[in-house]
Amino acid sequence: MKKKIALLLVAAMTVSSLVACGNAAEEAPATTTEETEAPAEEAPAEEEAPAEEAEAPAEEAPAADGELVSVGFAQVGHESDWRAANTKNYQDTFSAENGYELSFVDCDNDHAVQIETVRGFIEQELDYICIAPIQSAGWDTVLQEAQDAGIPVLIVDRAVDAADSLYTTALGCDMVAEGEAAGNWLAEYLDGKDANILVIEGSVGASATLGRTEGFNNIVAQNSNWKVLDSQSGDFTQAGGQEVMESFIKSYSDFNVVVCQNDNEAYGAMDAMDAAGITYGVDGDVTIISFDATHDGLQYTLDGKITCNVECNPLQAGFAEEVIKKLEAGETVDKWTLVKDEAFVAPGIESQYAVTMSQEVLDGRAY
Ligand code: GYE
Repeated sequence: MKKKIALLLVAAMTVSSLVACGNAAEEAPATTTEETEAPAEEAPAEEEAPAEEAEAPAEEAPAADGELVSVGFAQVGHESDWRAANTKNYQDTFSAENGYELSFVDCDNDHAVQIETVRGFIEQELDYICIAPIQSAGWDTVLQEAQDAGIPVLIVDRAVDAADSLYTTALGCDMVAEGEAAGNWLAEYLDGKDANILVIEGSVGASATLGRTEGFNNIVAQNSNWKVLDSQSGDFTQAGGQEVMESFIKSYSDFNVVVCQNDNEAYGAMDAMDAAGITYGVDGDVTIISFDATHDGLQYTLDGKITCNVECNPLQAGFAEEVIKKLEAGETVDKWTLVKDEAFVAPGIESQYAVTMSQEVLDGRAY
């Protein structure tokens, strides 16, 4: 809230610096802001739904004086169904109706663009900055700049490897735990059988990739009859998954497990295996493990094609909003908020690590 004091010339700067970021999915709306004192003491401190706020009309949540709270979101890109759901969730949550002015930038999986996007948000003196880091390295300088400017930064979805004193809070799923869940399930499922494993990793340097790889490898290390034949990045895309799988098929003939670090990669890998006449799923030769558990991914799990799908819940904007409301109210916030997830397995499989898929589970899926 302290930063609002300086929100004078935002309109012009907002537009120009967002254009500099390239593929901004939306132009920043011309901000009509006014200087104002910290609203802390006027804003009710509750963490509940913003609709309950006293002064502002119900739908104009956290700014007690009716002013919109400006939030910049430097999003990874649009590489996957997971990402699309995550973006929509932020746009729905940080709407003008809810009391926010969201400057959303799709950084198209380009780290340099993402850094410049954050710099643009700092220049615009936005109230809050959310970053879903494309890669975990390389954040110290710009985070320091945000801190020097007094703008709270929320690291969302993925993690950074910068010191946590450089940002206000972080939230997201535990990627190492997701990788371990996949490995533990596989050990239970194979029940002592050998595994020759191919891994289609996510984007290079992303914490989602690093964590899932580390977690899965922790379990590989406990199983002496498992072998990871190869591990390559499919960049979290369907095309990437297909391409990597096609090249794996040329090089290896003795694999019985394919681990795809997200659903879109799994769709591409299935296409490649279909084209090569390789059978997969509960009735096939190859067991596919995927991550994300989006609606379509879980449909494949229900159909027995993806045998195990480890969830990562993309509906995380509510957690970010809760943090922002607390900060608006002058409260302290936790350094880390864990977004919980679970794993799902194909019908007919019982697991201590996963929920057995059913039509009911799929019907209840919001993303
Ligand atoms: O698994 C993938 C997306 O960071 C958890 O990024 C996220 C990952 C997700 O593109 O589909």
